[in-house]
Amino acid sequence: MELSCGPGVWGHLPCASLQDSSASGGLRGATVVDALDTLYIMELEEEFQEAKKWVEESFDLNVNGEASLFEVNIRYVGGLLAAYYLTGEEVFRRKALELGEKLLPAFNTPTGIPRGVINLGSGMSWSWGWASAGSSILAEFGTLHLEFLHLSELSGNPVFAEKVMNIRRVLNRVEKPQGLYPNFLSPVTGNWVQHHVSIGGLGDSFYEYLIKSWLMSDRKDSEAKRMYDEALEAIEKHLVKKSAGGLTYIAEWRGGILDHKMGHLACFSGGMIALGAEQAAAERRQHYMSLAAEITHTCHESYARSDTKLGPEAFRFDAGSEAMATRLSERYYILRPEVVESYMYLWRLTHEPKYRQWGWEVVKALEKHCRVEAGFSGIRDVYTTTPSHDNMQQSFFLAETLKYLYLLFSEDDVLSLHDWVFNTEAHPLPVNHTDSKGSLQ
Ligand code: DMJ
Repeated sequence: MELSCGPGVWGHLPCASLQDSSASGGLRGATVVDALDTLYIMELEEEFQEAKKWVEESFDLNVNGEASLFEVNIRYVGGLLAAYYLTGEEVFRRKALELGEKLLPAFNTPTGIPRGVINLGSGMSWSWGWASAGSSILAEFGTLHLEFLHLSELSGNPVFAEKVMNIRRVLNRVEKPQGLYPNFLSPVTGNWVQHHVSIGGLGDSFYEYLIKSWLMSDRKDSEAKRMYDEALEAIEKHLVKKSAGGLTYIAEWRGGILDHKMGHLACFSGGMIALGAEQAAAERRQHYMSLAAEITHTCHESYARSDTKLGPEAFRFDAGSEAMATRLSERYYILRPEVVESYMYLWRLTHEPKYRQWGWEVVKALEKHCRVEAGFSGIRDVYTTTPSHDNMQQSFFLAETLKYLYLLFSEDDVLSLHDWVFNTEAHPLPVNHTDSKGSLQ
């Protein structure tokens, strides 16, 4: 895969994808595990049985190598948990727990903030070489909560929940500049290492997991709700801007200086803010729904302004440009889900037909520009219709992009937002509707 190296190039991983197994610690079958629940939900029975058989017979967890704690958690653990909850098949529960155990040594740091990389065989862990001064990444250690609570619930072992509750404690203790959460934190001192804030890569799913922790706990985890409310207020105050052409966007913040750029990754925030709006005080609800709709509109513009009708990796609002990539290195599209994810939430919460229309535009564009003989491929430049495929189908295409598109055109009771929360890889986890004390909070 020809991508330049550096943080946030895709997801949170530099220079690698799970397909080439350089971040999966030697775990194979990312696409199979990531796609299990999509196959099941779409009633592709034969394909689902084939995938299940592969998990039973060939999915080997005794591997050695450099694994991303975050990616293994959201794709593999999340995928297995969702497959278990949807089907009740024991094999998925067993594998999820076994894999979860293997992630625990990453938390052996002075603060309990896990390091980003772990060897699944030896349990040794370390920080990403590119991360500032041995730091851990907000979006990585902040995107474990949902899965880890379910691991404790299913195993009866509180250790998983304790690990993520400790992360909360550290985050609540440390001072937040202007109420914002920077992207890099030292697992040794528990202090921020740099004051770079982003709702896109490196920060994104931390915020998502706060509001979803509240929802998954059946609205009992009021600490998560408070953290989400305060974070969103600070983001709105310092990062949300309107362009000269009237487009609302969320800028990035580098020690107080704004970078007027929005990554494709940041486009999940329309959906998140809409989901959170439902939970807001009555007088704020409409305000947050409008903000969510405006951001989603901006992300749609980033698609509509390209020749392929697919959006670039990042788009800018400077030098006379609006919602378009201005750098060659930001023109690619790797089948990411965030824009259709927001369409799905906005559709479910408003039923405004435009969200289905916009989703259908994406379906057509994917068919036209990304379909290849063996599946779908990313493209190198969304501003040209001369195809230049990157020869890669990321596992999140089946896990997220196609699942969100499917849900956009399904009835609301297919994985109802009342009963399920989606982890950041779109794996549905059940809301804890029981009254049992202390569980899943
Ligand atoms: C996915 O793996 C997850 O949605 C993650 O939170 C961010 N990036 C990718 C898809 O773009």
